[in-house]
Amino acid sequence: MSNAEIARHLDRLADLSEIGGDNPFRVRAYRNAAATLRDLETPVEDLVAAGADLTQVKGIGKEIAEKVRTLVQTGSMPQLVALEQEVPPGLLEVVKVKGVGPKQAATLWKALGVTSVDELEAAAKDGRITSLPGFGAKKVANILRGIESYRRNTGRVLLGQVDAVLDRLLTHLRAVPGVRRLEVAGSYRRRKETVGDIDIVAVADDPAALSDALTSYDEVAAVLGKGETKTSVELGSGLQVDLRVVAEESFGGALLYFTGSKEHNVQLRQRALERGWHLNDYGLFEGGEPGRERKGGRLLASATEDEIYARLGLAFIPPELRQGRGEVEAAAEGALPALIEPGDVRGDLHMHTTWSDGRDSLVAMVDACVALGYEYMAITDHSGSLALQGGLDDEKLRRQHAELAEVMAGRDDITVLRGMEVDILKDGSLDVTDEQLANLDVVLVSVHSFFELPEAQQTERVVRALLHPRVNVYAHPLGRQLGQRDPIALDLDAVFAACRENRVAVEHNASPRRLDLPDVHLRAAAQAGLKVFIGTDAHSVRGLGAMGLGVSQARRAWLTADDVVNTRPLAEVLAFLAKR
Ligand code: DGT
Ligand code: CA
Ligand code: CA
Ligand code: ZN
Repeated sequence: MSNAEIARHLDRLADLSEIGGDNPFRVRAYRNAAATLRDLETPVEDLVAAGADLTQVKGIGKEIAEKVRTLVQTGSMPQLVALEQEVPPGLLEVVKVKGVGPKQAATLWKALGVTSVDELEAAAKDGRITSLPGFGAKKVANILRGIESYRRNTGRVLLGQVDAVLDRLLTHLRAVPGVRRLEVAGSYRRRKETVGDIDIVAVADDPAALSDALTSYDEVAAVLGKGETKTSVELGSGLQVDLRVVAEESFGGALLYFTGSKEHNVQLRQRALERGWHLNDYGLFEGGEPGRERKGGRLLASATEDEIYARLGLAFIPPELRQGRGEVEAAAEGALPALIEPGDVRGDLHMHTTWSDGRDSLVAMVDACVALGYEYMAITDHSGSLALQGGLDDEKLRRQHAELAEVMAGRDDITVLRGMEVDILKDGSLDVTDEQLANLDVVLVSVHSFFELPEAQQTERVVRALLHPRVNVYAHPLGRQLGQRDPIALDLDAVFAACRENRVAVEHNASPRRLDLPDVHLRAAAQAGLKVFIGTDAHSVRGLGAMGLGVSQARRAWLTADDVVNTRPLAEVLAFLAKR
């Protein structure tokens, strides 16, 4: 059982306990333990097998250590099984609806028998909910909107979360004897911000053995189908995996087809048709009837994607660009951009430490950035008004800078810029003192409150902040959290104009929950001539690993290394940050 799987059990325990009305401290302890174990490098399985004392892991007490040990040894957690009898698991979906917290879900369940999102909707629509204390008409309208958004997002998993579970599965499958090729296609390969399911294309000498390896994988919750060429399973996390085994000579055709997107495929097929050919998941053919029939006509290309693109008169199109947004035309004209690569990044200028709401110390973050090979970095803890996040007042910032000086004394393995993520207040003024500004090398600004302002007011607020003479970067511009919080209403043209006028870069926030600016807007920002910073917004050492995810979104936005400031050497970054 992987650490991610153990963490999922603890999170489920936390969620069900919370709805069941358990002590909030215990609920929080479960959640913290889940986060810790998810981050832990060493497999907990190994620790348990070695008889190690799990309470040595920070944040794991005796009670949780015992639960985890039982889970690893027996495959289940008795307390969780008992809770699942007591609290209907459908309520775990109900609390995913925006506007419904665990306490309210419990009320709805006990008073009205609501145990699913469908029942919640029915109760909201027929007026039963408004009979409950604390559920007014406004609240109900809110819940109905929440249900709509829940349905839009449901069934999709964050790309960053998939990364965490997929590597282990791929390693398992590639180890099967006789597997010649095994690649992930679909939205995952295109690095779409959320994925509906995982599509794997493989070539294997013994397809049955590969299929068995998938269905017997320890994290499989259900086998959805098992045939000669296609096997589908559902993992414990709810993620569906489709495996297709194809002949070696048609691997390129299959990989191209199942990578998509549908829009991209349609354009390629159109191009084939214009030449009197046809393209399907077996490859590119001349003659025969166009359509789904197999191997009609003479084979032109099929073993590799390169070959197929070349035969169509196209440069190879990187999967991130396969969205049907002009990439086929650009490939025909030899005008594809030289996309930014992960290795281009020289530093990360957005991260938090234990000085505000981060989980790792300043020195741990510095060491981790050195280990990543960065030339420079910035520590950007929150400003004062975010008391919840432990924002920095003048005194705290001074102490942080003193600690930084101490940490860096006698070492020159990285340059650490003194930064801050400054909160934009409701009226667009900045939550920062002159003393703080005087002592900062880089100033990020961002919205953390009043997400619901109407567009005109929200835009005015943000633009005012961006025109402040000391601002360098507008961080997580739309404030969205995938599946959790909608983007703020903002006139991006006006925001981009303000950025340009005051030499402010926009951030692409690489945190797996945010990926903000979204790719389409990021592309527009670069086209508007803005500079981009990719920042991880890491709240732990592990969070720094999100840089690759951010780069993949930048690639989806057609960005080159030149568009991104933190691919430049330090001197150029400093020149950009030094305002007039
Ligand atoms: P997802 O899973 O919803 O995140 O998105 P995809 O793009 O992975 O879609 P999926 O899993 O339904 O199918 C994988 C690829 O297979 C898709 O990107 C293109 C190709 N494909 C599947 N069905 C069709 C189809 O009906 N027409 C065309 N042209 N391509 C298809
Ligand atoms: Ca898919
Ligand atoms: Ca699929
Ligand atoms: Zn923030």
